Amino acid sequence: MERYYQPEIECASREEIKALQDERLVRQVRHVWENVPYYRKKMEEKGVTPDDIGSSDDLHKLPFLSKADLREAYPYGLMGMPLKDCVRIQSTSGTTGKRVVAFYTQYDIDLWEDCCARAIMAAGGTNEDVCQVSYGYGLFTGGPGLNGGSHKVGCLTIPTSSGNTERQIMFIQDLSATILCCTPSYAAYIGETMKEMGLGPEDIPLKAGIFGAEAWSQEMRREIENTLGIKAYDIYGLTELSGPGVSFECSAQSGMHINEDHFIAEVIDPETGEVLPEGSQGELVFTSITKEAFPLIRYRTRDICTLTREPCPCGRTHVKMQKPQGRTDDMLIIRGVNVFPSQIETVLLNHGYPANYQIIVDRVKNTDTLDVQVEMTPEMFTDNLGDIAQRQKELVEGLRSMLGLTAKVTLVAPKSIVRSEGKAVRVIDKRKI
Ligand code: DLL
Repeated sequence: MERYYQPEIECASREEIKALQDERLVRQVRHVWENVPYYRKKMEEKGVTPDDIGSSDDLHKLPFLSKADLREAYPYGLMGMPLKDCVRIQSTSGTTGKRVVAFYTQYDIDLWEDCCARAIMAAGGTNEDVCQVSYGYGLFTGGPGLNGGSHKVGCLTIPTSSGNTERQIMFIQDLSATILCCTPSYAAYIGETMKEMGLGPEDIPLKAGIFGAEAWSQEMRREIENTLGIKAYDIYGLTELSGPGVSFECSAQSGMHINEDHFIAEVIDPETGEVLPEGSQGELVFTSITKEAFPLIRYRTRDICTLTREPCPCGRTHVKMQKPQGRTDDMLIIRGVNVFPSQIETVLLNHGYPANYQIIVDRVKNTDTLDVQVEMTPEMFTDNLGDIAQRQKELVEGLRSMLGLTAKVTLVAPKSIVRSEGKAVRVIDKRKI
């Protein structure tokens, strides 16, 4: 049975959703015009005023915001409410430049937690469930967002945060956790640690996982589902727009419903900025139509994605986004060929390797090199060099047919690649260093 947190809005008719978006966008543009001088200036430069925006059909007239704008306006320049009305910040884990700092009023937090509650109920959660939140707590939005959503659903919430993996497993067992929320790479690590402890899916009561914050392939999903004995649901979001819960997967597991009563999504050509027709792949752009403290209009996410409005068997009517295919800024260009780390991951998992790998790109004598280091499973591990050479050859072939490029593959011993408790670092591009 499909469960909804707010069925009247999650399953509203397309006409109702459009009417709501129209009304909220018009109001939001006025709010920003009056309260965010940084964006007002951008509108003036483009010759647009709130009078030009009568409905969501006029969205394309408005200027974009990008990460560069967030940096320029850092820290307070894009705030839509006075400080006295804001109650919290969250921030990205960004390693380069200034971090993104996003602000929330109590109302913003309330709506954000509603979005996370929708995701938990779409994964089958009810107030009978015990929900272990193993995303990091603190500045990162994962822990606080899912924590709030879990409370709203009425689950017994275990705020373990990330780390201390054996203790995570102990809590899952002792407190009978039924839902696990963490990054997919951490879920895989929990599964691996369970195996080492001699535990299988039958030894834990988990039934569902809500995994996001980083790219993960369908193959990785299957692997996690098998080792933990659960159904694994994807969840997407970004700090700039609130955090997790911008979109989430339902039982159909075929894309994530975007919470369209709070966010209007567009897909644009990242080169020209032109809005692309539905079903085309391009850069995702979001407008937050309900946020008070940090209202972003036409924010360019850099995530590459497609949208579909095909009816979903779950009954939800909100548009679905496919798993992001990559980011405009993590696409590697290797000897002129566009490569996404997710393509490499797909090949590895299809050949039976775990999702523990590292991609090292370098430039030697003016030529790009691609070195993929892949961990063997304990079962594969051998000192028979002939076997290893044969395995490496098969992977080189697999990568060549996926990427159209020759990579060097190095098989490494089990557990030799550092595990992540949050977002995994998969790519080291030495060309940039
Ligand atoms: O990662 C928010 C989040 C927390 C989402 C917990 C889901 C679960 P940021 O740290 O600001 O926020 O990173 C946002 O992470 O633009 C995507 O590139 C990537 N990302 C987030 N979710 C997914 C996903 C959080 N399900 C950036 N699949 C986004 C692929 C994702 N990429």
